[in-house]
Amino acid sequence: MYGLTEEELMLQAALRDFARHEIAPRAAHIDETEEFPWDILKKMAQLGWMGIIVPREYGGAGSSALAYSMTVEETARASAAVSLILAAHATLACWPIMTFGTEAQKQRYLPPLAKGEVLGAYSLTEPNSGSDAAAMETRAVRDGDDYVLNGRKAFVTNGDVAGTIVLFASTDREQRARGITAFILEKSMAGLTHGIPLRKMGMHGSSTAELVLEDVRVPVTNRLGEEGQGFRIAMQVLDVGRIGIASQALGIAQAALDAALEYAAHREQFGKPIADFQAVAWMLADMQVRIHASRLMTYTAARVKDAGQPLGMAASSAKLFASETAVFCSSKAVQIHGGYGYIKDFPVERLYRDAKITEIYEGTSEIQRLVISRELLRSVRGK
Ligand code: COS
Repeated sequence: MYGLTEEELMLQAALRDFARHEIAPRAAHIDETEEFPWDILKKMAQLGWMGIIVPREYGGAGSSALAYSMTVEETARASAAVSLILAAHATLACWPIMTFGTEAQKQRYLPPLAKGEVLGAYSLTEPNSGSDAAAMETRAVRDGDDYVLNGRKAFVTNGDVAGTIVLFASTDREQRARGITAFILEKSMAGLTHGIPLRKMGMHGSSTAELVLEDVRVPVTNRLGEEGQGFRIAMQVLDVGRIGIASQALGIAQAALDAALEYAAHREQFGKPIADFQAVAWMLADMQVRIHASRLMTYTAARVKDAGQPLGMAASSAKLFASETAVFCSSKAVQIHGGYGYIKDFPVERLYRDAKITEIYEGTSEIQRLVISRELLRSVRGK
């Protein structure tokens, strides 16, 4: 199914095997302790998956967006938190440097990111600027061969553990979106600090932190793209990032169905397995259909990316549908488990908490509908 090539099927089998043996047995513990899974990331790096989309000449695997999508999906099926660390690292940090970086920036930053020696992060959101990303208040002022950055960034995935951070700041607030510029920051830069990791509903083990910038001097050579191009870069990164979140949501939804199916087939009430009651069987069927549709949409978005075609509509549609599917499926999986679904002895309680954020980050479901409807209207109005 899904028209995967021999090579893609082999990758999928290797990912499944790794996720089942190396990640799944640790997932509940990571969730419980919120411990950052360095050891798992190290093993993933050895297998080349931290640099999956980075070109070979910079030390990566040079694989397709579809291979990346499958990597996130299979990882998320075992632990959504692990998949989130990978997704933020690969699409939000590696991809913009690969795509918009100068040769010198690529040579310097990509090899350690591709080998997983350094983790990457992306920092757009601020306390007062979430969906309205162009309203950011962090300022970058040119001073000789440097920019001086001041401000606060919020909800940065990998924010306290990343060595390389793609960060956006305003070089001209009057210009809103057209006054935003992208930079590559290093963790060690003076004046850059992070808050303590935030305590979250789910995704425990993936670290989310605030960043504080106090007179951080960033060399002009670390500007990513031209001055004023940053918002377009940020949006293009999110278009690719949304394939990752769709893939992650798909993995969570599949894990919810796997658990629900197993439970419903064995749990007996009224003298027979509860799967034999139509009320439960139809929940399983509805989950399967939505997962199938999500996978078609997600893989299609990845193929659109690989074909180099306009991505916004495909990526936002996949992210919207797959994230709502993850919430639907994890909710139904808890329902099928009854009281057992509400306690921590079964994975569905974690899946239910992890699923919710996929409807929020990298653009809420409302923002995806905005992107999709704007594109529809553009096709009618011609602008
Ligand atoms: N690719 C390339 N360029 C894009 C783009 C995309 N996907 N989306 C917008 N742009 C460009 C526009 O073409 C426009 O360019 P010009 O100034 O040259 O005309 C510019 O960016 C501004 O776009 P727009 O006017 O649509 O900006 P808005 O302020 O209306 O914001 C939304 C657009 C709402 C779509 C954007 O702010 C957004 O995606 N918000 C959500 C942010 C988000 O996902 N945050 C989570 C971060 S990760 S935790």
